[in-house]
Amino acid sequence: MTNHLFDALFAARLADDRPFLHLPGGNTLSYRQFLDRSAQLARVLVDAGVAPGDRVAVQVAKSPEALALYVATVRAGAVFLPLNTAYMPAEVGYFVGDAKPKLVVCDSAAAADLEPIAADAGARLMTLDANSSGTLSQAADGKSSEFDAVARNGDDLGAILYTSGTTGRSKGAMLSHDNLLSNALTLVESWRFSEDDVLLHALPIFHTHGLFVATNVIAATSGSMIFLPGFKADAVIEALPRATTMMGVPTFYTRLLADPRFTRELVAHIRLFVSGSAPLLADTHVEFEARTGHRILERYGMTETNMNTSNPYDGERRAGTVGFALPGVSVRVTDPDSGNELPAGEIGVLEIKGPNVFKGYWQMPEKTAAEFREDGYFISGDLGLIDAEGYISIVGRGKDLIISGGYNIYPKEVELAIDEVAGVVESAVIGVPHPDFGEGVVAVVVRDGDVDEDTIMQQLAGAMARFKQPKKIIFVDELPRNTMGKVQKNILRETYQEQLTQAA
Ligand code: MCA
Ligand code: AMP
Repeated sequence: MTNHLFDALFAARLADDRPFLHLPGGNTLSYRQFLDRSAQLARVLVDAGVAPGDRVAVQVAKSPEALALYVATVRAGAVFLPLNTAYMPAEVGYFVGDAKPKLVVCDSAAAADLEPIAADAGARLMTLDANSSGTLSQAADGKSSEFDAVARNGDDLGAILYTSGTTGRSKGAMLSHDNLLSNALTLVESWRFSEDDVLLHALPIFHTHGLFVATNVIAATSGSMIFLPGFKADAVIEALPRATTMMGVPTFYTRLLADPRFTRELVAHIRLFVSGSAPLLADTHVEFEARTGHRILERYGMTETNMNTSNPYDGERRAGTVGFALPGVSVRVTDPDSGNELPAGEIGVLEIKGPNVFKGYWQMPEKTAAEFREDGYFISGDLGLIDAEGYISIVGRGKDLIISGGYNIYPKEVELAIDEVAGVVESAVIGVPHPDFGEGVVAVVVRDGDVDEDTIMQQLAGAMARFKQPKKIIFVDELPRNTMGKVQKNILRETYQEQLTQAA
């Protein structure tokens, strides 16, 4: 029996006493200990009725146990469905209702809110807290640490990750075992990972970046990770001297640069800093090199495609570009209207093809069909160009999307919620430069009464995750529109571009 992803990443490490996770406080979990726990958790899943192909929806704090649950789900042949811990119950309700998981795992503090949501979807609910206590852990204690991985082939699903939709409805990107494995192995080669690597892991584990890029690459090489609960500059600076590599979103790097303790000496023995999920300003790249002597390696990915491009490990890492298509991945630039391929240097939509590209959106065949060309290329919605030397640059987005601190926010979702507030006529949500998060959310609102910022913010508070909520609301008499009646967001972005530049 083979399990495509688990066998390649972990099967050879079942009795491996080398470290996998270095934890705050000095504890270490070996591969053997981690995999023993994932076997126990896999047994709990099977006992709870989770069958091959069933979804396991998970909204829990980052912890070794949470990571073991990812591996346990894959091992049990099921589909891991991680959810941002910032999501409110109403948001989780949509995902659970759509994906119909067999099991929902959440923090015990959220259990009362999520119990009815799980019940409506026919799912069982178990809890897992940040300190690894909860009903899931209790059920796992005492279970056998041996578990025969359930057979899964490369095309079977290993995970569904939801990405927000431009019309407000999120879409579940179906990722197969081979989507995940092929990309991990490509990155190991491209970025020269080896068993000697110690990766500083401060990313969340509910997104591709922290879950698959970081974890799968390390597991594929028998390396280890300094596993921090999140990004806090003090903890990262304390840990950096023990790491050989770090992966982060641009906000990690700008926060480090803002700290005088972040010096050339501190990172003298690091071999690689990787950045992605949002554009890294060329200025940050230059300042980082001046401070540390390291050139950050910027790469480009998407939830639907894993990683697509990367600056070279050995060649020139060019600031403001995302490098070349990864081996085995094809990237082309097309005219957004005709779909015709454009020559080098011309700006169009980036399209991607390769073993990394997902299997489609969960139960949305029409949306899936609309985002693929007939010859199999996925239409990313990112605008970019490929220069004469093959370097790819992202110059904008065809999709109305804000990326704030590496989190995606679809303006439509926020606009719909604001428009529901009594006294609001209409709204336009835009992303403007933010010194910490790269982009920050601003809402431009037309009102017909005396509704104020506080009232709007209070109504949004229960409805959506904090990171999606506007950092500022601006009231105007009317929104600028073109002759077709479409709101001209480019004019709004220009007018209000300095609204958040003083934000901390
Ligand atoms: C926190 N807040 C945010 C964000 N994070 N607001 C906007 N954007 C954000 N990203 C809010 C908090 O709710 C809080 O609100 C206030 O900002 C300050 O929070 P703070 O404590 O400073 O935030 P933090 O805990 O330090 O988090 C910032 C962070 C985090 C470390 C940058 O957002 C993060 O880890 N981002 C990484 C996301 C990521 O991994 N993205 C990859 C997905 P208040 O104080 O008002 O309550 S993309 C992907 O996977 C693709 C495939 C790819 O290419 O990689
Ligand atoms: P997500 O849907 O969260 O996976 O976000 C994917 C999007 O993040 C892409 O479509 C890009 O718009 C953006 N992105 C990822 N990496 C980069 C990068 N290095 N530079 C610019 N944008 C990026």
